Amino acid sequence: MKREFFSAPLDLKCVKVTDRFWGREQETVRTQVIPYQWEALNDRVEGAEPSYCMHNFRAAARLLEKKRALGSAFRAPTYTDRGFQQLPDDPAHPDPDRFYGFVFQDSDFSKWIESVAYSLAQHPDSALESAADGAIDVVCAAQHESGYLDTFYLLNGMDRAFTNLRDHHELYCFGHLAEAAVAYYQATGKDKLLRAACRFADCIGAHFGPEGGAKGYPGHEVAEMALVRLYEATGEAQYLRLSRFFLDQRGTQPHYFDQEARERAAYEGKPFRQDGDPQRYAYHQAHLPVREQSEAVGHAVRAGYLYAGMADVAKRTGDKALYAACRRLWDSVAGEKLYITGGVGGTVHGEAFSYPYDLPNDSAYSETCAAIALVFFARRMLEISPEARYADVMERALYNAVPAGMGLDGKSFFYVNPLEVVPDSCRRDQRLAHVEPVRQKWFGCACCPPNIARLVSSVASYAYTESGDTLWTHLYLGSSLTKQVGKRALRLEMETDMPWQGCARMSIRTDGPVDCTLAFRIPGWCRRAAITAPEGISRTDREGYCYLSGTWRDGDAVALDFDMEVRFVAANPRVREDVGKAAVVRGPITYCAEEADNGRDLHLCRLDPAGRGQVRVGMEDILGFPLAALRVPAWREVPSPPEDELYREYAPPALERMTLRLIPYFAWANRGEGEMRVWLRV
Ligand code: FUB
Ligand code: ZN
Repeated sequence: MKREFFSAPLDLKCVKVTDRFWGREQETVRTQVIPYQWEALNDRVEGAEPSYCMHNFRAAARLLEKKRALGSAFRAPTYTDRGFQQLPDDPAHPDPDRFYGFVFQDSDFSKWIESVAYSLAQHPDSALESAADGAIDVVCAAQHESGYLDTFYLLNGMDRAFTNLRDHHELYCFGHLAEAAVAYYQATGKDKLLRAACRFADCIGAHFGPEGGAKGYPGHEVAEMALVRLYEATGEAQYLRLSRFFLDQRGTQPHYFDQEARERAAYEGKPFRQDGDPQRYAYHQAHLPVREQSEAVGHAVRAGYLYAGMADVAKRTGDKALYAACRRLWDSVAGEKLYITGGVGGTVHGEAFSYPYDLPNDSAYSETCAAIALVFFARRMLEISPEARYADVMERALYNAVPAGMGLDGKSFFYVNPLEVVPDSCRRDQRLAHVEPVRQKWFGCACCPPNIARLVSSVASYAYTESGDTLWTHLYLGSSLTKQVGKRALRLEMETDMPWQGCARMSIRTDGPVDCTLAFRIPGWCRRAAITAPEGISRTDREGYCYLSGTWRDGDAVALDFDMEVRFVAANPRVREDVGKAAVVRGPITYCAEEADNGRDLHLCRLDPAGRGQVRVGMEDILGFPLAALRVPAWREVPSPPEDELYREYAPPALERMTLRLIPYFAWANRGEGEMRVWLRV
């Protein structure tokens, strides 16, 4: 790792997104998703599963209020295990003082407030800010005097807090709270939530790690990343130490999760039974110490968050072994376990990575959050070493698997993102029981919708990173930004129509000449790139970036032209599901065929490779969302008459000419229920 290449994302307040694609997505998040999710967190969305998220915070605040009022007469609840998801006996009359929902329900608030923070940084809105302040007041009122802030144990009984790190998500809820608190502080300058997050971090630190002494690590990662962020925001080195401690502990023997399970059994007076499943450690990425891991395994969201946290700590500490593990794990994901949509997690069993090249299309899990986690990991790898291959994957996830998780209306969501859907099979086939052919209004386990909202509203922090006098452009995003170089401020304007057109232009405004380097990613999907810089600027190419260095003057501009032809892409033949098929891509966009355009039985359609040069590209719209659709020459097998027997002598099928209309994968399932397919027969 060469420190001279280390970089950091820009402060979101220094970047104004003017992009047509992302601007529209951000506007949807601001005007639809954020208000809608607030209603959902307060159980006011008709026909949607209740969240109970804010209900729990209010209940915990009331309990603490009662404790203060009663003093020593107060009887705290003592913990009884009521399960991972707790629901009211009568859904019409939930008990106002009980905890409901999943153990990690608090995190939905945190992700919501985090997206509010990013949105406010782009688009100040006093009404939204005061609603957010009010929500923060509710949450902070639920904080225990020790700093502890997780409503699951606050309401069920604090006597057993931190006794089930494997399953009970306290450190996960802390992580999301801390991420949100830093974001809100940076966007608004208000530190109430940040102080609460620090108190919770201190409470955790007083228990675990170099300061607290107890061993352990999160059952669901995210605290690793969050502690680094808290460290950067506050300068408090103990947060970085605690993050590193969690990484160092993971996968060491004896396994902490077994130790705590043994202790729980002893406490409950039950015999301890070792779980016989050898995959149980891998699910939590605890099968090996992190520096020895090479293959991405286990729950895909957990894994992505872990790898991002490892990269964060490697960057701050210069830990070479940790960084080497990050690189190996990256290669495992990107080289063997990545869908062409940027989704990850091939199997529903454990919502996990499957074995290398096992990338089924119809039963794909590809959780929206897992694609988001991959974006986090990619950006952190770019911060350590700007290599275009990281940004290529990041861009693929950002334009495909991530936006597919949200309907174009901003009010319906996918948790699972398959690459092939036949709605009738989803209903009849047990193997596909996890696949929904239409987006849902909300989920009881609602990790994905607020995760999309926070990523979309902070997308600018994935487009650029900077270090000293260098600015890297990783994604082409219409935006204006300011970069400080010494005493001078460079004002840069990026104009582009990505992902629909391959050209971009960066223009420079400055009060005087500025010596610096502007580095531009040459996308992996582009076969011919033309980059034009002002005279006197030197060019070097390295790891897929074009570095333009020299003295920049007011009015200078860089023009970038990336060839964006339509391509038919084949998968490595080890991906059994995709043999004999191709996916159609253009620039960063992966396309799919839908029943709404092409009728049923998409498995009978075949791309015509000879017609590749005749594909027509045209801007169209779906629900008012402009997008480039494709008209692709193809064949359709003439279906056999219904009276045909099940088997017959082989004969080449009769084919008829057709034109397939393909739309971007992210836009599928916005026109009612129907078949969809990314990989098409050739
Ligand atoms: O466990 C918290 C979140 O819920 C996970 O990240 C998702 O996969 C879902 O299981
Ligand atoms: Zn999710």
